[in-house]
Amino acid sequence: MGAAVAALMMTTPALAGPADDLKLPRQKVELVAPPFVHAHEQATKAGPKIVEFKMTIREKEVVIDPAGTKFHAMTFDGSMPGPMMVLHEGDYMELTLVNPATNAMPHNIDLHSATGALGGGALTHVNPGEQVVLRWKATRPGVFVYHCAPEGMIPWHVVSGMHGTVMVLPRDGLKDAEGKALRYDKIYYIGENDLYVPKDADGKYKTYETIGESYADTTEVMRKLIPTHVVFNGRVGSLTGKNAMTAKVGETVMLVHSQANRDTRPHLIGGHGDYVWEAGKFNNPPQKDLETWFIRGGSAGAALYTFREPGVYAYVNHNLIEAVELGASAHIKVEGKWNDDLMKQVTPPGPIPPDKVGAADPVAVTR
Ligand SMILES: [Cu+2]
Repeated sequence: MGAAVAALMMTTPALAGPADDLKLPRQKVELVAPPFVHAHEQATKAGPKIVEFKMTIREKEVVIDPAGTKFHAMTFDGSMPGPMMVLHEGDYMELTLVNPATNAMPHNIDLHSATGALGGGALTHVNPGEQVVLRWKATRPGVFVYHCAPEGMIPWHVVSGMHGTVMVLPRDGLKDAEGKALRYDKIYYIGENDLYVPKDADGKYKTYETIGESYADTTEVMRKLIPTHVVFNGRVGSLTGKNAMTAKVGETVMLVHSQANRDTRPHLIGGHGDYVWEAGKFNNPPQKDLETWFIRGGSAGAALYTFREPGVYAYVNHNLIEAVELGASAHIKVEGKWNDDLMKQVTPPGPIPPDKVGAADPVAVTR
């Protein structure tokens, strides 16, 4: 077979250049860090194209909570999660993955949206100082996790921050169960990470000179399956207070949520999921009016919500211990006019009127 391929190459030199085998228009996309998503069309009339992305793997020490706990993160393009990459069904992604010489570890990428070769993991193994270019065709619409998967260290790289999301949109855009077009005014990407930070004998978080030195202790904590932190976008508070996401009353917001290692259950306190692709795959009709949705570890889901009341909404993992104690909380600050019809405080809190105490209490009356 090698000889046959060689003969073919000699007689048809036009096929020899790997970059030229697809005669399609190309588009280069500059990635942005989550919760933001690079500009994109929600539907397109254009034909398939090759969309070029470049991600540089960054190993770096980061702070993951208000107490200043330090953590050796491994990241796609410097952020936890890595950036969302958007294309349309039928497009090709051409991804350049760079592992700078300043890094210590080998890395690769397994794209759940891609078909074959361990999602590309088998073809993208890069040592420090190397880069690789992978092309794959987007044949299934939906939101999909990508993550690092180097042999022998897969879970460690994933829980050190190495996952992100690809969104493959249907060429004619999103639809509800009846085929009616759905659109969003804004999109946010929330990536959730469970982190396992070793502690010393006094219960204080340990720090390490290098990422390699943290490996043995971290693996020991990982194997107990009890995370020390469960965070959105890399650290406790990354999306709360002044870092809150924003929206306006009447705006439809798409919330994409991923978890590469562990189950989670997003909930918007005071709001809903108007349309939710819980498993994240757009060929399935979205569910309606959900209160909480389930994201399986190793997947991404998407929810559309049109805000109807102003205020600060908390967006949480509704394991409330993980949300409140471990960090999995975000805020969405919504501006606009309050609608009394949907909710009104009829009487503000005040003392119980004295003449009614006891008399109005059936338990007290029957006793
Ligand atoms: Cu890696």
